[in-house]
Amino acid sequence: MSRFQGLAVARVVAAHGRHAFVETAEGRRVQCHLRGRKADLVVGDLVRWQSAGDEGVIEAVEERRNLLFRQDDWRTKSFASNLDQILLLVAGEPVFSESQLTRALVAAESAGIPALIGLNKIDKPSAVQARERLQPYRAMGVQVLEFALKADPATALARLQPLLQGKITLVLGPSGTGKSTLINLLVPQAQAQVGEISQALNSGRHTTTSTLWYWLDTARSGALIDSPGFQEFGLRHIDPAQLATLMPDLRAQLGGCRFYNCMHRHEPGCGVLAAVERGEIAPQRYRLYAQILDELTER
Ligand SMILES: Nc1nc2c(ncn2[C@@H]2O[C@H](COP(=O)(O)OP(=O)(O)OP(=O)(O)O)[C@@H](O)[C@H]2O)c(=O)[nH]1
Ligand SMILES: [Mg+2]
Ligand SMILES: [Zn+2]
Repeated sequence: MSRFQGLAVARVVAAHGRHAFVETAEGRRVQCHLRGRKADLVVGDLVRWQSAGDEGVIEAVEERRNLLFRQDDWRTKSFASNLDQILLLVAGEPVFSESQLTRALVAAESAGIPALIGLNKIDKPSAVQARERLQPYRAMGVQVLEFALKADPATALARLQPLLQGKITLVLGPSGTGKSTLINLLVPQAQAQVGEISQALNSGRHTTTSTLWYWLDTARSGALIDSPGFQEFGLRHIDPAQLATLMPDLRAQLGGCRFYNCMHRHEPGCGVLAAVERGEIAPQRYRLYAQILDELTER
């Protein structure tokens, strides 16, 4: 038992390094800083805090149920913690990178967080190709939702609401795909919820620059977390030998390898390579596997 157990619990709704806005149990939002030389705060964190004048001091971070992060060569970037699911938003325009999509899915799988894919902007002709590129993901069991948040908001709402209510969902995806549009559609009081925080952290920019928490309902049972679009998605934290187990289409073939420590590259009797030959694993998915594996094993 930590000596901070007596302090009130609050939730981090916006974070910048060791500074954060927390929301108290009564729904009040307070600017805080983290005491001592502890690790960074992440949106979704539950913290023990106490007030100090107009501000607050965070004394401890509660153990996280899960944490989504990426690990580039030199730095770790945490997205959010204590999530029920991740909604990966993509669109035909800007063309999404399948490498980024695959990496985000691997990171989610590794963190034990369910993920679904949302294809936005289906009013655009470019949606046809995007839909085709998502076929292997549907085939491996990822739920893919389609909608046009701006062109047909009513249908988008009807498709999304049942999957989002009562859950804490991180909305993740490249810049310009519609993450903020989605938040504004599902959270009517969006600007009111984050007004001051958004001003302080985003300084009025159109592009989201910091991760922010939004309640979906007044009962505060479900929430959406808006995040800035990302370019790189490093997976340095993944054990190369585990990579295939984090990709469901490859994982389904692992029983077919002759060697128990097969890395599915050039080994004889490899079940994964045989499945690629038979067309049961999409060639681009296998290429991404090989690419990420090379990255993880090079030194
Ligand atoms: N054609 C079309 N455009 C859309 C749709 N939904 C959103 N957009 C447009 O896409 C652009 C980007 O939307 P945002 O919601 O700002 O994207 P974002 O993902 O928050 O981007 P970042 O904050 O930069 O990461 C805006 O100009 C939207 O109006 C849609 O259904 N169809
Ligand atoms: Mg945005
Ligand atoms: Zn193999």
